Amino acid sequence: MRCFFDDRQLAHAPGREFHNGGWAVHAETPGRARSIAGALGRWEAPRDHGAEPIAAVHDARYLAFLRTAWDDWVREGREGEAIGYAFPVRHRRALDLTRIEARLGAFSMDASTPITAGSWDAAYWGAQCAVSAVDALAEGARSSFALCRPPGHHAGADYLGGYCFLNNAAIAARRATAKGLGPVAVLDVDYHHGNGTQDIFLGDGSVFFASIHADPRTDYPFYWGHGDERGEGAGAGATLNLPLSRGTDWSAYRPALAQALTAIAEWGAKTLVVSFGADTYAHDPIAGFALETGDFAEMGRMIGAAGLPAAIVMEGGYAVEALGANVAAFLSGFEGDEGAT
Ligand code: SP5
Ligand code: ZN
Repeated sequence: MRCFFDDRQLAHAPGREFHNGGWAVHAETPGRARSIAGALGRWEAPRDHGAEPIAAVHDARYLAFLRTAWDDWVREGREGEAIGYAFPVRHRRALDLTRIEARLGAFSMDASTPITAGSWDAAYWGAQCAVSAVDALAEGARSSFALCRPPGHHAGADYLGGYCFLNNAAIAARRATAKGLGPVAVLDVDYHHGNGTQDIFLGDGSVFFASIHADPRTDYPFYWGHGDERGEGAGAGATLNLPLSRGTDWSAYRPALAQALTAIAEWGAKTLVVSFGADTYAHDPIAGFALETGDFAEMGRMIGAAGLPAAIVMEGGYAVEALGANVAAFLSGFEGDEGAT
């Protein structure tokens, strides 16, 4: 399988995040990418496709903010990592605010996604991996893997959150559509609901979005991913949410995956983008499902058996020591046990 990764993705390295009433060690570490790269053994550097495939998903004002947010934070005399603390909730007026905290809040959906010196570069090169993975399909590969880090599925067209800045899966889906590989479906199997991807395609109808995730009544991101969210307008029926309860193991996960794959086939998808998070792992430090390493191979096998060309995009997974093995199990299952690399 063709795999894509760039060392510049390691440059984003926040120390801490805010959740559950206090500071915690930032779970989304450069070590995650090292664990996965170590298990892959070899990979290609992505080509630089420039800003265009990113701008096909994200608003120009958000991208302008993100590019300079760290420099602006430093220039305005702030210390530590850049995090917003005031949010324009249900506020619809367009305001042209310049103070860095005002802009951070306006373009954020949580306070656990700090920006540091290398954040833009890391997110940019991660997104280029997603684009390169789709281009590999256009060149005839049956599957490809983008080792995206930081992850992407919580980022919307104009907001960051959930450790995510650029929505790599959405960028991949739009790229695949532009390359004539559509109709495209995104299958999101990260533990958390992919709210950013859902928001981007909710009213679109050109991309099907299916997600299996922890019930948002108990788990982040709370406000998206409920079973009655099915798409709007032109996108009505093109969103499928399958929330599962905490403690879900493979025997309960498998039927949901079968249901998602059936819906994707019935919708007529020709290409798949998989938002793959390994935070469904039983021993993940921030999540609550109960999949084991061997279950990821089964998951890969089931998705591979759908027979669609697939760009697999890395999302979450925080049990760093096991992460490489879990990703390798998924990829080798997808390929039919011919080997992940
Ligand atoms: C891409 C991705 O997986 N993002 C996840 C973001 C989750 N952020 C909120 C984490 C709240 C964690 N609660 C941890 C309880 C640990 N006992
Ligand atoms: Zn996750």
